[in-house]
Amino acid sequence: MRIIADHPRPQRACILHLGLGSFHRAHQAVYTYAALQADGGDWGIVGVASRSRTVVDAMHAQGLLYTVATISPDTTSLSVPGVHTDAYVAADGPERVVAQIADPGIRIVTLTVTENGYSYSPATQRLDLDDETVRADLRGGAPRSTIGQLARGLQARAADGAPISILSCDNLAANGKHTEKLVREFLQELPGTEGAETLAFLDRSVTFPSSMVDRIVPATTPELRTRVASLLGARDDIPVPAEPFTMWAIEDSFAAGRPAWEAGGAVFTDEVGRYEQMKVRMLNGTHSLIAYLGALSGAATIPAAVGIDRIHRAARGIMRDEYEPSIELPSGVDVRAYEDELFERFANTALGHRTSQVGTDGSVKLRQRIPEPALLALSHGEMPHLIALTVAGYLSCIAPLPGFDPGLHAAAMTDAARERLAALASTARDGRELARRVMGELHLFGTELAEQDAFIDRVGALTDTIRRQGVDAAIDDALTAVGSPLTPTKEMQP
Ligand code: CS2
Repeated sequence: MRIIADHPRPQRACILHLGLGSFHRAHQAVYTYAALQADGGDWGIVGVASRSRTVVDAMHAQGLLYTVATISPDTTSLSVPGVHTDAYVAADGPERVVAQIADPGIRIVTLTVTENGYSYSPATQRLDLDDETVRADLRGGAPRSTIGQLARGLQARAADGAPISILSCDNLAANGKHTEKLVREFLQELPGTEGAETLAFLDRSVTFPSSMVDRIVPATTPELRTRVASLLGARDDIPVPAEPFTMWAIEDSFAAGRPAWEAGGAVFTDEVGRYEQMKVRMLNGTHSLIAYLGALSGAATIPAAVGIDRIHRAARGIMRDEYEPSIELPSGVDVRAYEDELFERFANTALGHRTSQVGTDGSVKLRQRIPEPALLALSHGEMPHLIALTVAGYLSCIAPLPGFDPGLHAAAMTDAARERLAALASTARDGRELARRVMGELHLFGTELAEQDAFIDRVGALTDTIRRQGVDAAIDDALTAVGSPLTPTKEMQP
């Protein structure tokens, strides 16, 4: 049996999507599908994976269809959002990406390339000119970085001049502005006046709306494939598991029209920045704390980790006392209800969201989540102990000091900075020195936090506590410092 779409598919694609991972397939594709059902139009999607063939090959073998399995603790429901009209791998045809961005038939380019995909240097706070791929893209030839592809595509489009919008759907603060800044920096780096015409085209006809995306999407497992096959009555090699909750807040500034994404529940608002800040700190920042402390406590999944009493209290504490005060809430949001809903979402045991997945790529994710709230607290003379604990947990997982074994869940976390950090850890005398070198010299969390000696020392001390006395002792230390009563945990009870 073959997979069958729930409704007929669009004939043409006006959207080019870069980053054909699970998140896109369970999020923007689902909203676009709802928009097409409600409003019609040519808003099919051409999906581009950056390097891996897995999803692209499976999509072609399955008539460009796949299943989204919406998993709550008591039910699993399936849908087949048939919106893709084609799929390919950018690494196999970077010139095709450029040609499609130049094609006036494409009206929106959406991006889920992860925090890693923007070629941004936290040390210089601009386009990373030390990155070999960026340098090669600037020299010419088929571009391989996302920013290079966007810039070269827009350069080719400028001749025709058809308006277009570039919509980032990654967990970055002000993701639209950030993307625009990097594309402009790329164009400004081109020799002589080569980029000038394209920069003028950007001024006239290209918008970069910001958007806040939210849906927990774990990695697909063999068990899910088996389950989907029996529920669907057809084999699907690439089903996507997702939680029932989903949200998309978008700035309504599209240069060449857009799908009626509100039909799928998207919110068009001028307050995207506030939504983004709330989500990236309260959800993602707390997620990171749960992931690192959970992995160090032997928890394979987020629900298992947040079910550990002291981690639960640390998570509540960081969310309420260290993230929430740093946020300007969007109008009408009830922050207590938002917090409770987040804890319900974290506790979804049926989803199987792994600590190693959330802990992956901390070197780029954490700098979106922690520096600003940490700096704000420090500017008021307060030490953000639980944010410091998150960083100590991260360092202990990714750059363990000699003699410390963070366990298998930490070992399963991948991180572009792992090798660099491991090299520092292997020669660091203690946690303080490690923290000082990672933050103060490498500027892993930007340049401003690099100057906060008291914070760096606190991270170092907690890292030493994790190594010498274990993660429980470090959590208790931070909870005591923030004045949270140490209620007896189960193993301490008589
Ligand atoms: C998670 C996110 O992996 C992570 O870092 O915090 O992927 C999170 O699940 C999503 O942003 C939820 O929208």
